[in-house]
Amino acid sequence: MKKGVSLAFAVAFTGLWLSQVWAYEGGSVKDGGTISGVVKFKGTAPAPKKLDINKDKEVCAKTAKSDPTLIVSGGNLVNAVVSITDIKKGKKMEPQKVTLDQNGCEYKPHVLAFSAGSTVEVLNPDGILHNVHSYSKANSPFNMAQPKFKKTLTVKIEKPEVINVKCDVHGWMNAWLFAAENPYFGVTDNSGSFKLADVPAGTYTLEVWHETLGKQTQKVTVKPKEEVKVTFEVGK
Ligand SMILES: [Cu+2]
Repeated sequence: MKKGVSLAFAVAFTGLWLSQVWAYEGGSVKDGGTISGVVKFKGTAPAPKKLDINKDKEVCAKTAKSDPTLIVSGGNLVNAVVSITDIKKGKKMEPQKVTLDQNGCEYKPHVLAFSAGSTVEVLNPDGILHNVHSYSKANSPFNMAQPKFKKTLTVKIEKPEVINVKCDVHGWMNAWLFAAENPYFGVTDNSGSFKLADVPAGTYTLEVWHETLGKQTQKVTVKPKEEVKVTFEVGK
């Protein structure tokens, strides 16, 4: 009997803990501000490494490919994800339908960010076999063959997590799914820039994540209807 009671408590507390770890309340934001900025690469940018395309060359080697795991453009870091980690209330978080294309045996985009609960459509226009293999922990991992006739696969990512995706057929194919726990996130573009809009006034922890360089945070204070500029400098 005692065992049953303590188990019930354990279950209740675990539930409470989980709901506190990921609790976000979406609604309307009045007089929100904007966080914008740039992620700079600290140090000397490495020359992009050419990838060795050693399989299905007639399709995969049509275009030259370089290592996507560290792309620096004009001193700025591309494909970093900037997000607010400690916001509990703000704009609505809508599940999205996002696309991960494998055209030419390369994932596009290399880093795909979306709200947790969204659906990812994986496209295979290549006319050859790909295999989509996720290395997830919070979400159920998937490992799906995608033969040439299977043009689209869909998978729902329920929980917040940063997930590495690889193709078991083509070893160089590598992508990241960033399932965010709130709607405040952005992937840096070719100029290393990002912008998060409709942020309620307040002080937050802003985090930059990069697959090779790791994480960095800073505090940022948002004022109503104002734009605050942020610069990150990330290096090895
Ligand atoms: Cu493949």
